[in-house]
Amino acid sequence: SPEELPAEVWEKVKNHPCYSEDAHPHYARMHVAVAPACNIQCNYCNRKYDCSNESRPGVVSQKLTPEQAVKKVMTVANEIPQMTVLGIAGPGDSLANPTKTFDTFRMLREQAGDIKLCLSTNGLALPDLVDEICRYDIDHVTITINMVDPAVGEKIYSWIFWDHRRVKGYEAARILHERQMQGLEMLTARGVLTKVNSVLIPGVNDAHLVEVNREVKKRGAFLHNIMPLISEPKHGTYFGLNGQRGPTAQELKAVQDACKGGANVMRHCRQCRADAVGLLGQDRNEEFAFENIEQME
Ligand code: CLF
Ligand code: SF4
Repeated sequence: SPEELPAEVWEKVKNHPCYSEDAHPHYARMHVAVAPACNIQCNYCNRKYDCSNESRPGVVSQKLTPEQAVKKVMTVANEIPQMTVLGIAGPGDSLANPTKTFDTFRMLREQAGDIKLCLSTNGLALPDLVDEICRYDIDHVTITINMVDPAVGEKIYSWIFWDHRRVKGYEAARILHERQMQGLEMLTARGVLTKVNSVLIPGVNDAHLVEVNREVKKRGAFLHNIMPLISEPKHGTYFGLNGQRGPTAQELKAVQDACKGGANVMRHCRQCRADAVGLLGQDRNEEFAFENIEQME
């Protein structure tokens, strides 16, 4: 509520459906899937589908060029007046596709000045791109942080692409962890509201997420969204080859409850598609598929 937050923070969250639970029945977000590539490999991700860090697994989103994406945003903004936020959340990693991502944001800043811009990333490329993020007034960034200990991380990530080469194992997790912490600190210092997503993987990071919560709170994270792993091979998601299961609703709630007193926990996430349109949980992506957008003109 406005009493609990500094005025400039309230301005940023009051009509963002993910950052404010009160806003989510009234304001809509849309995603444009302009970012196909990824620079890491999470063990729960099948690259044929959307990034599972901020997406509903098993979904293949409609990829667009930046120009198509801008056209779509302008059309949807006319049709859905409550649409306040445009996010880039895949289908790969937004910051592993900096040209496509920032071309889209730049054109939107020019053509739709009042829309809030949002992005989601695994954080590997983040420290190098904080200046770009601030240049286009991107007020909301999500970093997916599944661990703060590379010994946990090496069970979650099989490789990262870093400094022109593929890095594996503990070293990969250590670099990713350092980049994530550095990126979060830089965003906090620049006043960008940062949300952390964590994928809860039973037996791998369930007991560790309280520590993640503590570390990200220390570095200024505004919200912590703990999401269940959805790991069904038929959905394109799996954990290694050993059939890792996702958490039960009770297991998810237990971890969220254990974080009480730390960074605020988000509980209304709907694990959106990378081309989602509309209120959270009321997806209108079919209606606004690009073919239909062209006919609406
Ligand atoms: Fe999209 Fe994510 Fe921005 Fe929201 S979604 S980039 S912060 S505008 Fe929201 Fe969807 Fe959950 Fe993400 S409900 S998956 S938290
Ligand atoms: Fe897949 Fe997203 Fe992980 Fe990349 S960051 S491997 S797209 S889940």
